[in-house]
Amino acid sequence: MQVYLDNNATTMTDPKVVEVMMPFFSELYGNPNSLHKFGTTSHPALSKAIDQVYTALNAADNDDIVFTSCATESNNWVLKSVFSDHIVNGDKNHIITTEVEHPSILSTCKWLEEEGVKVTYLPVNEQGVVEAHTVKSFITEKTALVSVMWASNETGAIFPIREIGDICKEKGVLFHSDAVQAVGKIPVNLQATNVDFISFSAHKFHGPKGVGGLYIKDSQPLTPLLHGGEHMGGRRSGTLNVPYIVGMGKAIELATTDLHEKMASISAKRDRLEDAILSLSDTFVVGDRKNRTPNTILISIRGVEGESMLWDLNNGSIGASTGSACASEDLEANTVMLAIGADNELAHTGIRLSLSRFTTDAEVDYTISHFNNAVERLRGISSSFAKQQPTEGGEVQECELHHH
Ligand code: C6P
Repeated sequence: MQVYLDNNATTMTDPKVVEVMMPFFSELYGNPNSLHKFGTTSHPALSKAIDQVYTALNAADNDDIVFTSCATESNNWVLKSVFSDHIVNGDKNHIITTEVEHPSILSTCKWLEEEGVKVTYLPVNEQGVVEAHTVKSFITEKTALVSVMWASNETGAIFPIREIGDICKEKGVLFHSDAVQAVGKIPVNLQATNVDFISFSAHKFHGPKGVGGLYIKDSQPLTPLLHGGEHMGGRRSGTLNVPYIVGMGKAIELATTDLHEKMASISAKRDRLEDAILSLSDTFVVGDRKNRTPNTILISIRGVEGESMLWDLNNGSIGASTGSACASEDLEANTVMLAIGADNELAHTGIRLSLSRFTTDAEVDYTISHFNNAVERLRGISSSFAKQQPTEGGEVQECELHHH
């Protein structure tokens, strides 16, 4: 059996999505900007994809949704354009974000700091979320933008986006949310939320890699990241990637249809897996499961290095990760676990398991039994774990996640 539990890194493209994409490679390959029928035949499919995305996110007709190559592009676009529109060409100098954003936000913020921008990186609480009142307390009249993720890729923790949006609106500050891990997993209702921009990426909800989007409330001005041939109303130039956009439309429709049923089914499997792992001694899960995306577990197993566990799981054909895929090669401690107050040793033991609607009960059973064996084996050879075991008459060392 092969079990893929790294759906926060990327997902399998749903075969139904591949099916709707296929004609746009070698049959309907015209450039949609061309005036001949080779170009214009793709227009109905493009319009349908746009409708599918608007419907899934409950965006309003006067909002703009621009297709990009991925969420990394969308995140860069918002930050760099707010910098040019409101900091270089305005009177603001401050951006607020969090310590636990994806590197596409954090690295861009580091670059903006070199350009003279003041950036505040807000800490998270022991549940792994930034509280709305914390955001409020850091907003000044110099704040141009607040950028807070909708849900964490590492822990699945859901951030109080509606409250933060209300605060930003009241204070007259632009609000962006990286919604990559929320779209297709939990309800994202843009007409019910005061958010100016959200970023998303199709391959996180069973669409193809290499296509994403940026939502822009009320079609407000934002300097383009890519200047060129005036595609997408001049917002984002470059020939439209028709098959991928069509695929993203289908994928978001499939992911968000009967979303609550899908959430219940995925979280039932996730909870079963989580309960089984938590029944092992000295294991911890980050964040309250009621406030997490239904598919995600960040688990910490005292005495078991994340990388060793990953290796063992991989030998059993189970694909998991130690955290975000782009940070998993550096063998550093999990930065989100450090941010929530885990000690350095515990922060090296994080394992992220992320399920999808394609995960089966049989796969969960297989993972549980493999997981138990792996923990037993690895603890057997772990010197740090052995040191913490009760000696005769002794107590097991207390190990909890502490908030710093
Ligand atoms: N996170 C993970 O393993 P792209 O690669 O541009 O489609 O998406 C980037 C991105 C942006 N924001 C969040 C919250 C994300 O989770 C990701 C992708 C993967 O967690 C790969 S590093």
